[in-house]
Amino acid sequence: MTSTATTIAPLSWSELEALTDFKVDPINGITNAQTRLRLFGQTEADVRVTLYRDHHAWCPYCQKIWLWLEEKQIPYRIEKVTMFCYGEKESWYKRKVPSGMLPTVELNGRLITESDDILVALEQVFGALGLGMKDPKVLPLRYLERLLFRAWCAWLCYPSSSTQQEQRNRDQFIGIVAKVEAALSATPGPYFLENFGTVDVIFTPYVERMNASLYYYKGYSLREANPRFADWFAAMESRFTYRGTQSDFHTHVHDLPPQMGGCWENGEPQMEINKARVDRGPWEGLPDVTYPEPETSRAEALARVIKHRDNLIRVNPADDALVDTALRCALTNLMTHQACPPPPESDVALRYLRDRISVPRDMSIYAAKRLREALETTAALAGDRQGPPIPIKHRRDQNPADFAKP
Ligand SMILES: N[C@@H](CCC(=O)N[C@@H](CS)C(=O)NCC(=O)O)C(=O)O
Repeated sequence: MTSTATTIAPLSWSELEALTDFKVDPINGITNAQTRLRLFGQTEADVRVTLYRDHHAWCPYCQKIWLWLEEKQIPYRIEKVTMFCYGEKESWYKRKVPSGMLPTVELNGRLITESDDILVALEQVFGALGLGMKDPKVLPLRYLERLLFRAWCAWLCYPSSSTQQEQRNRDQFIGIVAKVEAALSATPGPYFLENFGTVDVIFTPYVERMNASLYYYKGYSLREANPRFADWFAAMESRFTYRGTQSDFHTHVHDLPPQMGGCWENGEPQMEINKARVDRGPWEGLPDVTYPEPETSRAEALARVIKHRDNLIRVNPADDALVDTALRCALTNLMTHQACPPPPESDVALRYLRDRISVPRDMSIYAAKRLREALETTAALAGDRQGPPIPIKHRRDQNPADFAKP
């Protein structure tokens, strides 16, 4: 018997629009990166906090404050600012905060920078999340988080002069991970202390970035190699607050190099396997997420692309008409599961977009995996050329100014 693979012609934009009714309530619904206002059922008159954060929803120190506010359900406004490596910092922000650093919080009219100072100030007004920042049980764990951070930087962000040096850096990091595993084992539940709280929020941003970067640049799977960490990640993923802030491996590994001043591959076989998988798929099953995929992931990806399609087509280096058709082919595949052959020569354009989906800025983690998969499956029908390399010294290919709504 011969198998007859069915192919389909690309749907029109209006046919695609009819295939999604994905909507979230950005103001009162679940945690999301797109909103400029969060009310949690209260009114705008109740807002006493403004969070200045990055457009990319990527800055780890911003994620810390973001998660805390979401967990405490404090009404707040969000003002988005460009990070240096993505483009020009807004002059209104430089007048407010001359260093340009993020995050900043305006609390009852007072500007506060430095994420730890922000948390202390927020606690004074709204009460602690679990135990407070200066609690004797919290302080040693905050210190441990910084130790882990430093050991991670030492391993990831400096070239090793020899294999022995690489091994020493790895051992040093794994030694600190053992201390973190011991701390997690010391409580009956999955969190750092008896109940979820500030300490979990403080560990979250960099542990997420460690999990991604060590998998990709060192072939080391933090989440899979450490059972207590695995439980902690799973517990974090049970929270809709965390899910809304959660990024994926692809976004992290390509956002980190300009921020950290470089990330160094160790060239080991497992590293090469992991790297190929993060860059080219399959993205399903990567240890960047384990909660079950929501039924809405494809509809979400489609709705997000439809909303921004004009900008996506305009910023793509390929010809606009070619990108328009190729993108509709990928979206047709996303929704119908059928192969939809794109125009000749459109493989580069589709992979350009595949490589520039940013999570959670653009969409949630599962939506992004589905979209990357549809873009890759469709690109493969046109050819095997990759898109232009993702820059490592800056990410001006992601300049938010290029995506501002006309
Ligand atoms: N110690 C600061 C560090 C903040 C920080 O390093 N922020 C980075 C972003 S992750 C920043 O604003 N860099 C300037 C930029 O990239 O524009 C804190 O805890 O808030």
